Amino acid sequence: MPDTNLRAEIPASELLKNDPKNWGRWGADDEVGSLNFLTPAEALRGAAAIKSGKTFTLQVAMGHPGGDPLWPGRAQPVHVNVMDKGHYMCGKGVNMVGHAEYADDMLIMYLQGSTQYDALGHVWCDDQLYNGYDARTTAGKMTKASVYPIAQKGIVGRGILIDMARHRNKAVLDKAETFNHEDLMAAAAAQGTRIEKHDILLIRTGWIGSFYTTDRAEFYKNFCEPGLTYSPELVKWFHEMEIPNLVTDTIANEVTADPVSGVVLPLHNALMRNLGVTFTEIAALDALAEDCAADGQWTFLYTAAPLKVMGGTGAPVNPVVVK
Ligand code: UVW
Repeated sequence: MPDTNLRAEIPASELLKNDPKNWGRWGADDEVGSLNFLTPAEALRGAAAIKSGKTFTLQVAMGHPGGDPLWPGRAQPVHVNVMDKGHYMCGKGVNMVGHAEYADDMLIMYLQGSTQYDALGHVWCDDQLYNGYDARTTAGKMTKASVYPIAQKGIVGRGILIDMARHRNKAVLDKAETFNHEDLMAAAAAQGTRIEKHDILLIRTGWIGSFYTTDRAEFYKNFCEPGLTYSPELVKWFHEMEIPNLVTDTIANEVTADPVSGVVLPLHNALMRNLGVTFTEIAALDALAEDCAADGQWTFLYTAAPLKVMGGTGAPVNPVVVK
C-alpha cells in the first residue's frame, strides 16, 4: 500500500497555490477542460499522421486470470455468468420459441479498475473540483465534471508516444523513478520526433506490462509507481503546450508520492483539477512502443471514448491508435 494517509507537511493546495488554472476559460459550465483544445482541425492533424493504417488497441484485458492491475485498496472485478449452457443442462435456461439458447453475464468492477478515463472531478483539494465546482457535487453521484461529458465529446487528435523506459535503456522504470517535461522533450528528440502543441501525450514506463510478469507481493511492496513528478515548471509547460490528454501505462499517471514534498498524486490536482487535462490510466503501450521503435514513427491518430456512465468518477475505455 502507498503511504496515502501520510500527512504531508504541505497541503496540496499550498504546494500548487501559484500554478495556473484553466477555470472559467471555457465557461462556468464547462466539464471537459483541455479537451476543448481538440477542435475538428486537431482531428485532421491526427488523421494526417496516419501513414500505414496499422491499428493498435490500448486497453488492458479485463478479468485477466492473473488479476487486473489496480490502485491498492481497490478490489478485483467480479465477473459472473448468469446464463450459459450449464443452465440449460439443468433445466434452468430460458426457453425461447425456436430453441435458441444464450449466455449472459455481469461484471461488478471499479470504474477505475481497467484502462480508463478519469472524470475531471475525480480528485480535488480545498473542497473544489475542476472549474471551481463545489466538492459536495460528488456526493451520491457526481453531478459536475463527471466522466459523462468526456464520453459525450470523445477524444480525437494527434497522439505522440514517448518511451521513457527505452530512452533510459530499461525494460521498466524503477519504483519511484521520476522524469519531467525536459526528459520528455529529450526522449522525443532521441526518438527523432517533437512534442507539438495540442498533442495527446502517451508515456510508456513499462510498469503495467511488468504487472503481468512480476510477483504480486513484489509489485505492490512499498508501492510507488514511476512517473512524472511535480514542479511549477512542469505545470507551466503543460499549460503552454495546451496538452489535452495525458495517457500512461501506470495506474495513476504520476509518481505516487512527490519525492520533494511527500504529497501524494499532486499532478492529479495540478493538471487534472487546475488545468482540466484529462487522464487516461493503465494503458497497454508495449506493443505500440515496439512497433514505433521498429518503424521510427512515434506519432499517429489517437481516438478514444470512455463508456457513457452518467455521474461516473471515471469509465473504462479501449483507445484505438492508427499509424
Ligand atoms: C486514484 O483515484 C487514487 O487514482 P486514479 O486516478 O489512478 O484512479
